Amino acid sequence: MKLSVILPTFNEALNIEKMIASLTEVFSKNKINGFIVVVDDDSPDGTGTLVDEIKKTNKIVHIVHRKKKEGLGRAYLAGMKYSLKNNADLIMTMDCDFSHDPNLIPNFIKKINSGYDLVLGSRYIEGGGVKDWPIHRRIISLGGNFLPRLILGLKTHDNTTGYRCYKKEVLNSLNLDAIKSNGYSFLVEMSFLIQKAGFKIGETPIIFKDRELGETKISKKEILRTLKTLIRLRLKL
Ligand SMILES: Nc1nc2c(ncn2[C@@H]2O[C@H](COP(=O)(O)OP(=O)(O)OP(=O)(O)O)[C@@H](O)[C@H]2O)c(=O)[nH]1
Ligand SMILES: [Mg+2]
Repeated sequence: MKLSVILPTFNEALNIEKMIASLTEVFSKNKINGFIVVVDDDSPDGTGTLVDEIKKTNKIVHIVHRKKKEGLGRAYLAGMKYSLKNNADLIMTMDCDFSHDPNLIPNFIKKINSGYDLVLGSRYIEGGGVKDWPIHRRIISLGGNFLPRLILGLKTHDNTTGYRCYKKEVLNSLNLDAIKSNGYSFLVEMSFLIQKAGFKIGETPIIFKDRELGETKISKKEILRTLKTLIRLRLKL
């Protein structure tokens, strides 16, 4: 079993080295046969160049350089295609700012091995949660998760989580190029398409911790975009 971990990055120079070191340690401690795919959108802070350097001495590190910032969804897609081409059996995605704890990776693998096709790292099941979030962010996130359940009939509880593990069969079965949405709505669309295709989706609890280093990049437009995606997917049902 070969695992790939996709790390989309835009201006993560303050986090990337530590993140790669953490993942490398988690892999070796848990005897995981895997590789890391950084997908960098030509970060002005030089994240991509840093990874090119790290890659020279750490052979599990791969990078996909993209010419410009095209959003999280496009970055995930590029990382997924790269992972499939490089024979990954399980494809994970996670943020590069330590909001997602790399030490939880074995929990995702265990859950997949108990019979799931996609495992979501969930803040909204027992044992999950968020740390240090202001009330407005809690409300936006809760709304962003309640609405997809209501409008699209999603059964899972956290469909905007970027901490996920997909079996390759799931990604191979989707027409990745046809996925239109970007950002958080990309994540909702993936959950929707995968549930609709009849795959089994499980959840494992995570505690989401706010980033300590680097700047936030997710725009306010995101909320509106997610609502538009929900309506589009609902009408296409
Ligand atoms: N390649 C690529 N990566 C991105 C882009 N936007 C965000 N990212 C990365 O995607 C991950 C999640 O983005 P974040 O900025 O942490 O989003 P967030 O967690 O909602 O917000 P903050 O943590 O408050 O910044 C991080 O690793 C980012 O560096 C993008 O347009 N392209
Ligand atoms: Mg973040």
